[in-house]
Amino acid sequence: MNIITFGTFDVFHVGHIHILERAAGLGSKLIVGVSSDQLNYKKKGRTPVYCEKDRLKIISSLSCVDEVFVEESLELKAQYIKDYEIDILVMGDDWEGKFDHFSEFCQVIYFPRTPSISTTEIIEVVKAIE
Ligand code: C2G
Repeated sequence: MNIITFGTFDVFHVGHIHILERAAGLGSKLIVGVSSDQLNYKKKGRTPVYCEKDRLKIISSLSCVDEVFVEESLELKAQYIKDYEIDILVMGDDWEGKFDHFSEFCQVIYFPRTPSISTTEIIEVVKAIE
């Protein structure tokens, strides 16, 4: 079974590892689409703290991840799902319902987000340190 998930994974934290490990547990191969810096700017209106190259390096170093690629556009998901012969698409439940239309190509599963941690909060905490 091939599993795919997508994300920016900026300022890598335990919430990211939880979803990646849970996704990997569903099949034999986990493929991760890491948002390009440009796509992240479009989605969130800011440049990631860690650049695309470093975010890819971090994700590809994880033992639960088999393959990574740069997600260049949100509109290409159907193509990635077909190209990588994906059986299951996994996302956190902040995306609940948003990817249901891909169920014509593969199973779509949303896992609950890890509570009380996010890249945005970490940035705020670090900024507040004097
Ligand atoms: N996540 C989580 N728990 C957290 C924080 C994040 O489970 N506390 C999950 C998110 O739900 C997502 C993944 O970790 O499935 C990556 O999170 P982000 O880097 O914030 O991903 P995002 O920028 O939302 O990109 O095409 C979809 C996008 O590329 C998703």
